[in-house]
Amino acid sequence: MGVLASEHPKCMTELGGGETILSRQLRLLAEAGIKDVVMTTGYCHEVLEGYCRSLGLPVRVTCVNNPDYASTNYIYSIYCARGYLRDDDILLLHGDMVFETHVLDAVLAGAGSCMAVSSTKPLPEKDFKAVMSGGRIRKIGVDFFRDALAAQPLYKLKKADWAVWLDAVCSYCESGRRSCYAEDAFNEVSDRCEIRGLDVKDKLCAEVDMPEDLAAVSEELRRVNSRIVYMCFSADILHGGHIAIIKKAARLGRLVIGVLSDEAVASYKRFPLIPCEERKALVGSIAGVAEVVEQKTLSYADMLRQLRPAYVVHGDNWRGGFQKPIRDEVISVLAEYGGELVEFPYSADKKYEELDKMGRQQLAMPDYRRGRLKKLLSMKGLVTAIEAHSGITGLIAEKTTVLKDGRTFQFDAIWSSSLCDSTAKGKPDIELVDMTSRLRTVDDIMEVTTKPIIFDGDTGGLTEHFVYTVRTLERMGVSMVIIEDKTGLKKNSLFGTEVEQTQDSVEDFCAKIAAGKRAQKTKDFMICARIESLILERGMDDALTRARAYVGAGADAVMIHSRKKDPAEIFEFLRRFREEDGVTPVVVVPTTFNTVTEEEFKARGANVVIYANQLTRAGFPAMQNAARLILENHRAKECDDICMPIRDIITLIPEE
Ligand code: SPV
Ligand code: MG
Repeated sequence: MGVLASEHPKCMTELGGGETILSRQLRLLAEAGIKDVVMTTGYCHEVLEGYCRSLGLPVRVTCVNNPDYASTNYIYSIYCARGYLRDDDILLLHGDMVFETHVLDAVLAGAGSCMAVSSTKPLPEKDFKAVMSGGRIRKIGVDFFRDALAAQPLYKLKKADWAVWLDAVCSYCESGRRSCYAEDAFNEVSDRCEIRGLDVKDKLCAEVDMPEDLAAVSEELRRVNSRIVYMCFSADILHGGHIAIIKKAARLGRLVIGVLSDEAVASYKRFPLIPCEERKALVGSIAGVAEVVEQKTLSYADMLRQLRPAYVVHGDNWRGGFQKPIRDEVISVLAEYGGELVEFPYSADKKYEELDKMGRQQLAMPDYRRGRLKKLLSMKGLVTAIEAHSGITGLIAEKTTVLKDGRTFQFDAIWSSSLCDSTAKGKPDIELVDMTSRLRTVDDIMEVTTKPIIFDGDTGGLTEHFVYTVRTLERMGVSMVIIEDKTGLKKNSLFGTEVEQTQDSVEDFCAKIAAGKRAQKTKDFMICARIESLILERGMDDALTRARAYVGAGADAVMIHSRKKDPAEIFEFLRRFREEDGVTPVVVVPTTFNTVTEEEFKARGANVVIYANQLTRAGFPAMQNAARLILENHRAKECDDICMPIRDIITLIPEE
């Protein structure tokens, strides 16, 4: 090494960034959780000992001096240190080695003994090569060229394998063979000492022998330290598991963390407890995090193509379950440019599960739940709601999740339908099921769900009664009440003009809306005015006039209803309403005009799509069928196939 090591041991050669080969080695070892280091010394051993102490790293370094360093090789240094080396698995490396973290992690991660080899680097003329067969190392030395790979003296050795090698080292040294390589002793016992080759390919793992090695290694280190490492998570609840993975990821390069947007979190988990901007700030303050970005989808694809990180880091918990397709996509995008996925064991954290449960309970509380519909509207532009009329249908609305094209889909909200609530009670949808009973259903749903609730308030009843309904719903944590502009005996809108139905006057209905708005106590609660003009065939102009008037009276949203299969009149309303009002949310209930997709509704200016009765309509025929099958067969066996297994019911229903 010439001048590089003329005044200090070679391992104290500077690498740049204020580190020497040795200080970097010790730092990486400490970060990898290694507590004890035995260092054999020779030249300037006191300097070295003092230097190690001065580093103040959390590793205990025991220095063992080889007094005959000038006339022996490190086989004898190992011999001198043998008393410290028998108790455990060991990591064995030369003091002039520079390697990247990822190499060290891989060496440490394997179950058995291993040595770093490279299948891609050319065979060095003068350095170590390993002769391999069946993945196992048979010989190590500088003179082996056949069936050999470039090899570096970085080993992890299981205690049993190391005992065999160390015994061979001892018998070499005791018989006077002290100036050869320790590997010569290994070569004699390699059939009893199982060391496998760990292919580090082109990763940085090199000895620094010559000044030109140093220049190359320093350059490579700069590249390694500046390459991007990417991790993404919701960061809604941070726990020790996250910090441990962040720490490991930061060792691989420049750590960029993607924090999932509010919408992405809500799509797969639950509504985030903390808004994205705050979660980003929180993550940005963690040591080791170089940059924080917002990832807007569960899919990593766009972010990876933009950042082109060398590594994506994740816990290994996403190999199955709903995250598996996301992982598969990450692997295929990384393959586009040669990036790599690094997975660390994920430890399910009991504390985290507890916190998550508490978070969910929090979300179910009235003040948290009520405001969430408005938040979702501003976040997503279009929200979906599905009908529920009981605790169990509420759970289906809450928990049903579909993963498609790397995205997760859930309903945003729950619709408490007068039609379905009445039907569940075997009653007609004519405001016969009284408010006490309707609120009881809402309470049943609320008890087992966290999603925002939109309440079908029918006509709202008398204005004097409606104001009480508003306050009660608001207090319970309902997000929106929809009242329709009908009066007298209300019939279900889907009857249209087949039954007698009376539309309220614009003035009276506006007065009802205004009274409701005055009665409400929070700014979160929404009153939506439902326009029945198209149902009652009063024409588009009437619908638009009423929409305008209702918004003027304080309505937070309007609902336009139709019972036509053809969505044309709904589309026309949306177009004309949006020409004059770009902000008031519009609700649609596509029971009859059911071919229109949510994307199309959104594009045409709708904001809430309510699937108003599908669970009821799907459930009751199945029940009728089961009843019929039992009656026909005088036993239950034949209907078993159409029944949900009891086990599945149990998993659907949470136990406290
Ligand atoms: C309900 O679900 O009760 C509704 C929507 O009000 S509809 O049945 O289409 O009128
Ligand atoms: Mg209704």
